[in-house]
Amino acid sequence: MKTVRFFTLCLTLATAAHARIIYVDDDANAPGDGRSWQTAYKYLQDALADASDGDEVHVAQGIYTPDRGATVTTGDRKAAFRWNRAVIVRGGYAGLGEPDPNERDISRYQTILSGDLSANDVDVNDPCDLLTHPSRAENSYHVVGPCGTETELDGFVITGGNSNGIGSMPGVGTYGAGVYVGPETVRNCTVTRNSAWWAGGVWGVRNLMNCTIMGNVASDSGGGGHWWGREYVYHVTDCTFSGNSGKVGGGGM
Ligand SMILES: [Ca+2]
Ligand SMILES: [Ca+2]
Repeated sequence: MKTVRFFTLCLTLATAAHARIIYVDDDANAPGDGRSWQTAYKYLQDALADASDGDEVHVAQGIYTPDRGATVTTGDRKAAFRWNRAVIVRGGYAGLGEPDPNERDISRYQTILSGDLSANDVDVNDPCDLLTHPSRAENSYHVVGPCGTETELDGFVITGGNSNGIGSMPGVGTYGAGVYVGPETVRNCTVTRNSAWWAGGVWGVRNLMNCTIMGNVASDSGGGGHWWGREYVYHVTDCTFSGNSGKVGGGGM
């Protein structure tokens, strides 16, 4: 019995020792190795591919699109930020060129996950116009997700998703343009200017905490978000929903 306990303890220590911080900054030289701010990964996808259970990914201010990195194809609308390991991904760091790269302020050091792959999106006054505006034709179907359990996203702006695919069931390309099925926890994020058939902003996020869901649209229902399935428990805590539109119903959620 004692032997078994000792083995368990060793395994726990080994796991804890392995956990590390992986750094990402869009101002870094590509590709980087993520071991420090000075050698940060340029692309968030490369950090997600590198991360193991217990690691944290720290992302500096800047704009990140899901179609850039070694594991994805530039311009691929189907690419999204996805991970299955128990990894927390945090934005809002000062990063390269700042006196203290580790300083964190999610308002001052805005860290944007954007589906606008060609960086050509035009601002619209009415979120409903997001559904058809030609500047969004090449945008990602989903910006983030699906992700596994024990995944967390903290301190980002998530924008520019356009789930205008064909289909009538929850699936790739039609539901959840900003966040599609996870991360399990999304906190301190602003989800804005995403458009979908259903669930413009977020679809099926288990724990949505201290987030602002603003100016998203669905051509059917759930402009801000949609939660589905009586077998699941969802928590939406301290969140603001404003200016979202559902053309059939459920503008906010
Ligand atoms: Ca940067
Ligand atoms: Ca675009």
